[in-house]
Amino acid sequence: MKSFDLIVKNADIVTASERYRGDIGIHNGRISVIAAELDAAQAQQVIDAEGRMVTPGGVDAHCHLDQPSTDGSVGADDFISGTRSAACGGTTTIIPFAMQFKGQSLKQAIADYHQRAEGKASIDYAFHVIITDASQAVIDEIPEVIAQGYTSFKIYMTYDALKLTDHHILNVLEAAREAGAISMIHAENDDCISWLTERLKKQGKTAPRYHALAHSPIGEREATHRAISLAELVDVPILLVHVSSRAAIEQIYWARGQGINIFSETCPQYLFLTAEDLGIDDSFHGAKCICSPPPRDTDSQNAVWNALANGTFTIFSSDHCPFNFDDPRGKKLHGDNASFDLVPNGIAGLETRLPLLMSEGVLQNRISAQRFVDLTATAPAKLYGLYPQKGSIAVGSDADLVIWDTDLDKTITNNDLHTNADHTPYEGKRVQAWPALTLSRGEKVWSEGQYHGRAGSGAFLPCAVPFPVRG
Ligand code: DUC
Ligand code: ZN
Ligand code: ZN
Repeated sequence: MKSFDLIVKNADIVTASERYRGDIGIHNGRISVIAAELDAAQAQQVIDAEGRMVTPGGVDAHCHLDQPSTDGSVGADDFISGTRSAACGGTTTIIPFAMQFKGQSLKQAIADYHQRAEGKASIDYAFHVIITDASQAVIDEIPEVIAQGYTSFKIYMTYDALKLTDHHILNVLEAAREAGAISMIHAENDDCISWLTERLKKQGKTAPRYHALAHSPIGEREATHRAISLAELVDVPILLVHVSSRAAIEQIYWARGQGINIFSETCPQYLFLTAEDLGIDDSFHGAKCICSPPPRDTDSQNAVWNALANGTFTIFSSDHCPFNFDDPRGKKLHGDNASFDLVPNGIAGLETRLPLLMSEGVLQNRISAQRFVDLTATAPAKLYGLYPQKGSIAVGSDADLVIWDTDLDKTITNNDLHTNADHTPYEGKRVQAWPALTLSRGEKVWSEGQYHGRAGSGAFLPCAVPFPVRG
């Protein structure tokens, strides 16, 4: 009887805190031994990493798969295509959103979302819960929902169908505080957006590029400050999702200076796209890059890079939410001349998140390999109560691993990706890195340019609470 199902030999092992050479022994889907040298004869199978970087599989803590909508739009990816795409880009855990419709209980929203994932995911998954209706009955449900393993709640300050008032946000934050849960806040000032949209439309400025003007960084800054203030009032940590602009980052610096415990997330689109990707003329093609908040300018890109490098951002997620471009249920929901405010928001990113950050962050020496691991795997696993099962290379952790090829000259093209989306915002972009192999609980899900995952092999992960219970 052999001790290991698999040994990954000669690995350049990278964790959030260390980098060292070793062999990784895997048994029953978990890492059972890490040593300078393991006996290959003790393994059913050996993979020689040949000194290449081996990182924990990515934890993408912000993606939207098969999420129901209120406007009839249908996202491009479900749990089959979304998890396939994630695995091929080195991500082995995802945390998408179970969205509550107004009037619905949280339990109903969660049950519906389980059905959407059931039998389809090829990598492991947990759920955040979007609260759109914070009635007292819903607030009363929160402790039970948390006890069942849903320990993070998303709150919107904008979007008519989703937004909460500040009063309701305070109620959710208070319930989260008492139970030790985390609230994620989409911070944009809704009235600024609707006021600017009205004015732009009166001037006939309806092309996709005007989305970036309607979603001004000033509105993001104000809402970021307000979200921080609400969290300070309740004395509870929050996570600001998809931070896009220098103005918003400065609010986070301010909060840190005050000793307010704020976590924050940014996404690839704020490093690799600018408002110009929404169009420099009135072409509807710019709709492909409509997402909220929108990509900004090069000054904000630089601020985002600095905040990634200096430890300000806690996590780096995709906010994967693609809509097909040539699709009457996608970007053309209201036709191919629709005003920007009627275009479904969101872009693809699950598969390209890690290769882009490895290429432009680690290989260009903007961030260390350890910081890469923290941002993309360890910190999200800790923040959402999945650590140390996920997010680390350690004895006892799930054998979710990525062996990297970092010597490539690869041009990203949607034809090579595994999403159902009909385009990628990164078409034509060159990267130097891509996973050579992805293991999910010790099983190959991506190797030699082929997907090997199996729909239904991904398991639901109940999350622990990240903070002390204070109720
Ligand atoms: N913005 C969001 O808040 N969610 C999904 C997609 C987007 O662009
Ligand atoms: Zn959001
Ligand atoms: Zn999102």
